[in-house]
Formats: sequence, C-alpha cells, structure tokens
Amino acid sequence: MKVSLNQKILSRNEECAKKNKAFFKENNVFCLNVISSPGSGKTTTISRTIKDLGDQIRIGVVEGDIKTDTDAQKIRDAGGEAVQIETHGACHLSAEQVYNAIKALNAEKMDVVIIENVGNLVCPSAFDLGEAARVILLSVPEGDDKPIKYPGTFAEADTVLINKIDLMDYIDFNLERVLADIRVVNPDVDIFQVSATTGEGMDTWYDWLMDKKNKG
Ligand SMILES: Nc1nc2c(ncn2[C@@H]2O[C@H](COP(=O)(O)OP(=O)(O)OP(=O)(O)O)[C@@H](O)[C@H]2O)c(=O)[nH]1
Ligand SMILES: [Mg+2]
Repeated sequence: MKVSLNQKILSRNEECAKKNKAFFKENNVFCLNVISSPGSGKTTTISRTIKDLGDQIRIGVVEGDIKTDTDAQKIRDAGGEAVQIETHGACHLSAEQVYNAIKALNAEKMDVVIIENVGNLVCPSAFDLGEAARVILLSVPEGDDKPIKYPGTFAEADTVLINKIDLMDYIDFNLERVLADIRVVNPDVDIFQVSATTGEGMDTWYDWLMDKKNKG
C-alpha cells in the first residue's frame, strides 16, 4: 500500500491536534484559529480584542509568521501575552508548533488562546491545530471574489469577519455577493461586518466570542 508524504504529514498533525484539543479541554481554555490573507487585519483585530476584553478575560496569543516577531510585539504593545512562531518558509502553522507555543505561553492560565496563522487563504485550512473554532477574516480591499476563489477555506469557518468596512465607500466591493457566496459553501456560518481600526461592529464579534467561550 502506498501512503503519500502528504497523508503522513497530515496524520501526524492530526495526532498532535488531538493532544492540543485535550490540553484546551482539560484547562478550560477556548482556542481560536484565525486565518486570512496577509494584511487583512488579523493582528489589528486581535490587538483591539485584547484592549476591549482584556479586563474580563485573559487572552494569550500564538503568532505565526514566516519571519520576524513583529506581530507578537504588537500584541504585547496592546497589553497581551504572546509567543511568536517563525516557520522559516512554511505557509501554515502545525499542531506540533502550537503545542510547544502553548507550553511557552503557560496557556493553562488563559481563558482564551488566539492563534494567528501564517497569512494566506490556502495552506492553513488543511491543518487542524486543535482549536475549538476557526475564524476567517476577509477584508474589503482584497476584493469580493475571495469566497468563490477559496471555497474550501470559507467552508471550514465557524465565523467570518468582514474587516475594513470603513473602506466600503471607497472600494468596489459587492457585500451582498460576498454574503451569498459564503452561504453557498457554509450556510450556517456566523458573519460579522467589522472595522478593527474604527471599532465599528466589533461588539458583535465580542458577543460571539464570549458566548462561544462560555458554551465551551
Ligand atoms: N482602514 C482599515 N485598516 C485596517 C483595518 N484593520 C487593519 N487595518 C490595517 O491593515 C494593515 C494590516 O493589518 P494587520 O493587522 O497587520 O494585518 P494581518 O492580517 O495581521 O497581516 P499579516 O500578519 O502580515 O498577515 C495595517 O496597516 C492596519 O492598520 C480596518 O478595519 N480598517
Ligand atoms: Mg499579523
């Protein structure tokens, strides 16, 4: 029987994802895996969430980037605790990397762990990190065709944040089309329209986060 290298990598990842899931369950930590294109606003959204919810819940962040620790630094500047993973070329985080990072973060002391995956809409979706929920960001300047171009990624989402809605008046972005296209692959997904810089709509995202966290 032939087993491809991809299958081996994915099944090893699956094993470690189960370990992460068990860790989060045991310690009553709610874990989110945030996936989007580069620059769509993951770090800005997480930073604002920490500033706005930090007095109610303790949030730890695992940052994934090919290079640099600038995003972890931004989270610390926002008052959060963060561990940076540099993937040195890999286009996604693995469950094993996350396992090491949550140990370094002392994640058992957190209420919520947010993982910011490496910026792209392709590779991260194939790798379960043991998260309780998956958050896909789509920002207005990226264009309204992303849900039909990357349907697999949107199909796996527990929530979609349409970010940078403050730019809607300046950019040709058909919101109705985006909502309809997401619903084709993921009919029941929760979708929120937000601006991580102005704060518009962020309350809806916070309500979703607190509700899911409380339900476990
Ligand atoms: N106008 C506007 N700009 C935003 C918004 N959210 C983020 N930005 C800007 O978009 C740029 C990229 O934001 P980041 O939060 O770094 O994006 P990211 O997804 O973390 O990027 P990578 O980590 O490189 O994948 C920054 O200049 C932000 O200030 C928003 O809601 N509105
Ligand atoms: Mg970032």
